[in-house]
Amino acid sequence: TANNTVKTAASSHTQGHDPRRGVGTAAMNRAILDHLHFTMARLPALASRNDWYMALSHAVRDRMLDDWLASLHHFRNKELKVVSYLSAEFLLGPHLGNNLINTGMWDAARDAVESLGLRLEDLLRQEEEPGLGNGGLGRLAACYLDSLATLRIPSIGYGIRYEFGIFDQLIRDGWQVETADKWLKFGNPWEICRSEIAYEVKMGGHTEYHHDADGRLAIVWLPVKVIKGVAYDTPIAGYRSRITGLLRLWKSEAVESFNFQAFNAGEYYHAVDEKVVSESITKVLYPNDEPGVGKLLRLAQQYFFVSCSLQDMIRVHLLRSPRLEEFDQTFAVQMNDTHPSLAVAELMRLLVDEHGLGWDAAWKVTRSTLAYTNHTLLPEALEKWPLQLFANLLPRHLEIVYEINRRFLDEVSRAYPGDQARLARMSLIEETGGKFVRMANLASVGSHAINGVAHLHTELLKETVLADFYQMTPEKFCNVTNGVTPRRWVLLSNPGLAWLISESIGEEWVTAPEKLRELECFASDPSFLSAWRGVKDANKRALAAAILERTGVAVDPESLFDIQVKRIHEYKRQHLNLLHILTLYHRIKRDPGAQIPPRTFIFGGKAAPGYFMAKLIIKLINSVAEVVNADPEVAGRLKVVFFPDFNVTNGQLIYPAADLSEQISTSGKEASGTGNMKFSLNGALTIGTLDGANVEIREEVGEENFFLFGLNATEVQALKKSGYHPGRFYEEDWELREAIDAVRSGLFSHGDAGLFQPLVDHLLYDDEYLALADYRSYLECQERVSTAFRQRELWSVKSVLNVARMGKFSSDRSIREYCEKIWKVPIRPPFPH
Ligand code: B1H
Repeated sequence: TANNTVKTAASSHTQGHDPRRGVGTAAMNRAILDHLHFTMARLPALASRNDWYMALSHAVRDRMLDDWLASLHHFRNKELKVVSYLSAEFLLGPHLGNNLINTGMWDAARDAVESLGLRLEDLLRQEEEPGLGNGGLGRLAACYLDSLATLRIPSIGYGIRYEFGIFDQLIRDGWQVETADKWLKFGNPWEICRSEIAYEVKMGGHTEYHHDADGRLAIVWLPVKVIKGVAYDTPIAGYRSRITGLLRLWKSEAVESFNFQAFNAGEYYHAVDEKVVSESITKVLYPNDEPGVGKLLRLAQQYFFVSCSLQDMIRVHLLRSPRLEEFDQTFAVQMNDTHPSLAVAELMRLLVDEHGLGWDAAWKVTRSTLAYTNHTLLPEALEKWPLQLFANLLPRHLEIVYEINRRFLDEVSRAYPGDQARLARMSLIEETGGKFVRMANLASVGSHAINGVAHLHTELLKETVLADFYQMTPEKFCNVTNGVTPRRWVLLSNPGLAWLISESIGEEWVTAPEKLRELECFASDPSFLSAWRGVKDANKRALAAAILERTGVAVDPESLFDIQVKRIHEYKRQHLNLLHILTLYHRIKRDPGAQIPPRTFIFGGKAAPGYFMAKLIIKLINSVAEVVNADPEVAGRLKVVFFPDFNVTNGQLIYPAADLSEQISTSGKEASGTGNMKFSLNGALTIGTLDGANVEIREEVGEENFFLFGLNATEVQALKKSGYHPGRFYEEDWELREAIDAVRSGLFSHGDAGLFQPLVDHLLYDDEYLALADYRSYLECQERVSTAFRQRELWSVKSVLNVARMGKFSSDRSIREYCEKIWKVPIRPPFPH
């Protein structure tokens, strides 16, 4: 495998003779047995696979500690600014394989495990992934941690240690069923509990104003509740960089001193109740990718982790300097969407109320420390909190928000005298209808930089949701297009491809992906192309085996693997994909001799538990699959599969096996997408709209290597403005009509014509995301795909060119841009290998 060819970096810098540090096979063998004995307390003969997984993981973690402890030391070095990435989600995926790759210990670990009569791949499969995120936003945070450590930038990811991450998805009778994700059930060998790093977080109550002895006004917040946040640390290995980043997640606990004063039984039980409430804050991740929920517990989670994180940063800063005016020289703080935007008010509170800075000095340092990344334009996803709920939980912060707002609106009226409408739009408080605190406005006002996550997204941000802010302070806005780490998404998940690439152009591409361009000249080498196809075919066979095991459906690895995996959402238009499938199905039924190259349609993704339409789409996918897969007339030509429980682990199996990547959101709706990058980097061609990062992917790989269809964002806006009537498309396109009529007839619901009625009605009478408008263009484009796939050699050339030209989408490039444009952190020279 590719992992064989990568030199063992760790061995060159660790004391090979110290048995706790050696990274050779013999030392690893010893270490695994030691951990089985001393940590797991098991005899080898009685050890379960999980015992061996734990023993190996502890052995690997031990070997990460030298670099980690050295890296932690950087936080005290005044010369180095620390990047602090605040995110409610970190969707890391399994640690073990990634750590073995990044530290260079893969070969030794594999050999040591084999010398014990086990197989590394079995132990890798044992790990329950930490699913502490919903989708793209959380996974982006994880890719960025990998790049920060690889680029040797001192960094801390701050977030929440959810006891239950994103739910596990089961499919029962075609419907999604959610089950609890018990990722901590068998212990987590990658985290270290830092009981001594803990902070108190106040909630509720009211504020009082007192004059102290010197006549100065002192503001006191008297909460009804105090909760403790305890740090759990996870090391993040950079790729052969000798730097190990820190992920610090907060777990909520009861404060022992609180409510434990009285000792009678009633008080005791009351105190235990308190403990339950306190611990509930970090119990569970909210599983709604996008729409805001307005729940008190969610606001409490956000405040809890922001407060712990800022208190921790202030503690670290005070180790360097007593001057909090210089806080922005110690930390650059990135807010991953508005979920941590309470940081604006909390940093002000900590500086002013707890550390005695004046308002102006505090405001200056707050703004120059914080920056805000926006990840969505969907109006329903913009966070706003009902004022009363906000006031009840955070009375002091509401006062601070009002004061920020008062000063800010003064500035606005000076800049735009008499423009009342603008004042109302820019206010941190929404007052039309109910009253709300607008978190995007708070984040924008409190930051020195605001960025979108793809070129198109940033442009639309400036024209739409943040237009007023852009007009007032255009210098704050910039774009940083998302990226993904080639370590996890190629080296680890697609070792065959990684090996072939490294054989051809060397290994530098892993940290210098612009080197992938050198593959272009291999695109005309027939033996290289056949090796390239061999890798893809092997990946497809592996996926086919997993599909058979998990769904019982046998798929043909020779067929075109057409894959759409991502959260289920109407704007992502899984139903448009279905309309194509239904049309092909009808064409074959009508004309059994139709020239349609065999395709396997693979879907995967979770629906938010309360999102009815998304769950109905899953049911429809499975219902179509049931009918199509059982129809002898289409046998060998069409297969439809819903791969259950799409997560990082399954993604690592799926992306490398794709021929075609479906990126078919309504133009202007997908902020960036990052799955699109993972597919293309693994040699899939894309069928997509001009949306999010698709635009830039197409620019890079060349329009002849990208299947483009559909309305662009401007045309979408224009069509909506002129009045969109989906019914007309239905009337005027008989194949579309045939597809929709089949759904409404009950053909896919055992005659129950009502089952999919809500979906059909939605399409015919509303179709907010213009699926019907883009249907014909999508179908024509899919015909170009089919034609291209028949010329297998040419398809492979396009596949190679996709990979060769995807260098821009490494998260290393994104992180370098954040350093330059936003964090003002110098880019350090790469570690000499
Ligand atoms: C993205 C979210 C998101 N945008 C709210 N917004 C959430 C919003 O739990 N919540 O409340 C969770 C997630 N996620 C995604 O971010 C975009 O849709 C993608 O297009 C983008 O690639 C990704 C990373 O920037």
